[in-house]
Amino acid sequence: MQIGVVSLFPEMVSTIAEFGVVGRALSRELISLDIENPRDHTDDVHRTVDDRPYGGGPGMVMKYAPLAGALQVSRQRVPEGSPVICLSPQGAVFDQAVAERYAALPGMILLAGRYEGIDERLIESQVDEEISLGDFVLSGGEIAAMAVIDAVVRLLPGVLGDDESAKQDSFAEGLLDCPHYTRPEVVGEMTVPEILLSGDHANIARWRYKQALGRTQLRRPDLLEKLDLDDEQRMLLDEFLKEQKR
Ligand code: 9D3
Repeated sequence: MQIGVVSLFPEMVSTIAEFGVVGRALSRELISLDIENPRDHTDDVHRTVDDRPYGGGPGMVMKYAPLAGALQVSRQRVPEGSPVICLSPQGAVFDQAVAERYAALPGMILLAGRYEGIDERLIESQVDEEISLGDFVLSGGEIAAMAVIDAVVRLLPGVLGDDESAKQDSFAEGLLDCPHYTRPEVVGEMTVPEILLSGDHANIARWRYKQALGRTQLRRPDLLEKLDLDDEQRMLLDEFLKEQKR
């Protein structure tokens, strides 16, 4: 996948190239990442990328021309037809289904804004989609773009090892994960659930699935409502809720 990013803070975005899954995908040439700075597409001495809003009011607005110039260069670095995706508080909320849709593309351009916003004419004429991380205020689109890149790249074929890939099953199923434990067996007063020490793998799998269902009900009932639980799942959830002490 070829990824383009348009940002006033290219060095912020490029840090994801240094670490972890995205870093490995880059060094193995499974993805390309090209970042274009709108400031390099200005023609005045001050390299102006923003201006005061028509109609007045606080803050500044990103100007059309520097963004259009950066996008023009970015388009040359991604396959023809790659969508321009603007990270914006006005966007549809990003989730795993959107990540999967992007992961099926040969390329995409992520546009990260700063200041109060972007001249609407740039969005109207050049942006295919607007995406938000959710209902909280960031200072700009860069961290959102980095989150999208991370979520998408780890879905690409060959990026994760077999072990890591198998783990994707749980969220893909729409459930929260079960609790995890590792050595030592005792921490102060706290022990490990006995079943995990039993070696009974069928029973362990059943316990984990029950925990996943139960925690999803308690912490994210909105996620469970989207699922159509079968009799077995409802039985496990009932068991969990009966055993529930806290
Ligand atoms: C406090 C400023 N707000 C005035 C009503 C508007 C505003 C403008 C620009 C709020 C945030 C931003 C910058 N945010 C993003 O670019 C952004 C974002 C976010 O703030 N929250 C969740 N997802 C995203 S994606 C891009």
